[in-house]
Amino acid sequence: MNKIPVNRNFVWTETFVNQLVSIGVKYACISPGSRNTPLTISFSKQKKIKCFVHIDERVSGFFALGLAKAANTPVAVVTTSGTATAELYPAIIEAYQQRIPLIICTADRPPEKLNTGANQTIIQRNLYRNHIRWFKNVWLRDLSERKIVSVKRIAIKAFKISSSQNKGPIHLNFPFRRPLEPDSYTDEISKELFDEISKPLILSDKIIEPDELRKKGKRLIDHISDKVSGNEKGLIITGPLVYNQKLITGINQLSKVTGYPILSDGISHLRFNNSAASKNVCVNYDTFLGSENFRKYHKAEFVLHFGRTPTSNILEEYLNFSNPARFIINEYGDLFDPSGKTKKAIRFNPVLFCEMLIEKLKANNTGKEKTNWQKVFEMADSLVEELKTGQLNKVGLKYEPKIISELVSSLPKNTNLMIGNSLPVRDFEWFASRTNKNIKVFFNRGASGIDGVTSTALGIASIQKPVILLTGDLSFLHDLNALISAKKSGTPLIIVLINNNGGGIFNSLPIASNKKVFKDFFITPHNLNIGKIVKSFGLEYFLIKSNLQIKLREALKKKSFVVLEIKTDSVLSTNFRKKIRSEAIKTLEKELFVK
Ligand SMILES: Cc1ncc(C[n+]2csc(CCOP(=O)(O)OP(=O)(O)O)c2C)c(N)n1
Repeated sequence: MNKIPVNRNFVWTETFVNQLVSIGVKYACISPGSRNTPLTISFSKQKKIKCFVHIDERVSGFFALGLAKAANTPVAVVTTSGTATAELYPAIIEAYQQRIPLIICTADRPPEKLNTGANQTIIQRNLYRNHIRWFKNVWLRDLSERKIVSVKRIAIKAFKISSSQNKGPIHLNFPFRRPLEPDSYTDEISKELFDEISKPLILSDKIIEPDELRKKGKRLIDHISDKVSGNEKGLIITGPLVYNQKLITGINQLSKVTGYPILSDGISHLRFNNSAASKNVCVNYDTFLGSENFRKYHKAEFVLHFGRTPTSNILEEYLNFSNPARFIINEYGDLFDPSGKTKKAIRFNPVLFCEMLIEKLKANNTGKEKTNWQKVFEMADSLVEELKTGQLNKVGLKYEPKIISELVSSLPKNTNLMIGNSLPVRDFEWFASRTNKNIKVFFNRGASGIDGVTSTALGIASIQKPVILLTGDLSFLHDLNALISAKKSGTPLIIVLINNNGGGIFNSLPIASNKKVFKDFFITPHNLNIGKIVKSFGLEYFLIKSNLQIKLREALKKKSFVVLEIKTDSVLSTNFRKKIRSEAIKTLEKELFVK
């Protein structure tokens, strides 16, 4: 019988990649190296997979994170062995915390090379053990049909876990023995076995029927609807999450039926959808919940919480103080209550949860006219909004909050917005007003690092258009290597860069008064010329002093990569925030409590 010469590593990687493609993997992010040759070649040959190449693995990891979040489908990430694998760790942590599907494929040296002083050899076995949903060392000990099928099964399991069963990143480690090139043959196999490589297993998936789910949820819904019926003083919190339209609609209807105001996080999408027309959506709670009287006289008794932990610390303080019955609902039962008061989250499909609760409440006839509770929240929100707008109209772009209001009012419909951590996300929470422009907001609030921000935005921009990134200068500098990928790929992305020459957020910390250490160890001014840096990568750059709106429109028309830098005054901005907050609280207390 005729035998076919093969390289064993390729039997393994071709089988694996063929299987991934057959179940729907469409993207791979690959970094250069030698040990990963079999994986790289197998992915790059696939017409149905779009490959992105990044020389820096940290960039690659975050790019894949952005891409996977925007596409909501697993993205494969390929690296060589050694420290290259560790460069992925920050992105893996973020993906773990946010449950973003990544299939991490690290090439490794064979086990006999471990602890021998062999080059580029580290212990990669379950390297990310605290932040990974599944790990598997992928071995092909012999070239039997059984072993080839087991590689296919691993690919299927990787896909299923990462995309749904326990959504998030999974790690497959491939120890490859030399030779690593496809035409350096190591074995001979039969035609039948050879054909197995390109024959994927059919994915058999047990789909849970909605009726089955409904049955499971009935007791829960009965229990909650009983509580809602007896509690006028309820709130709906929409924490950070990329909400789909069904969930947005469900939450809005739930708010109407229950009469509960929606406290919508700046990065929750509910502020920027058609739901925003409803006054039920509050956006200024971070200010009005700062009023002691408001807290005291308007304690929440019942909370339905969707999405992650809210950005607003004041909201958390208010909840601690009110001590309501808090129901945290999400697909995986992840807990988002740093106070530790809620012991367990509800593991249930949030869309179905809304649907079932609405049905039940309507059946119980609890839908009613606006309550006083609702009116107070609406009134407080409008009052702060008016005051805030008045103050913002008086200042220019030197004041960081002004950048938020100009940005939100200049965005075209259907924009994707990535918000960096530190002050951008805080200011966005405080100063982004409601709009119905259908703005989809992305963020890295899983671990809230200032790393990988530009790379994540580039990953989103590789499949969504247009994308605007709002980021601070230290975050931008932290991820400069992303500019290499931006230049190489030509991906259109507009970066609105708030440059306050260091970590402006620290100005609001008590340590700011310790002049001795504050500047050098906290603010860390860099005095770098951002324009020169960006241009040195061959990318476009503009310094913006006013009229952000015009520059933004021009940049959007060009459909290219551009950095719009705005130099701000961190101290002025800090004082401005304080002033707005204290004036708003004073006015609110006068209106609501001194009559
Ligand atoms: C990877 C990482 N390193 C350090 C920190 C701590 N940190 C939080 S905010 C911040 C400063 C960020 O400065 P910048 O991006 O310029 O934003 P600004 O605060 O000025 O708005 C730092 C260093 C972090 N969150 N993540």
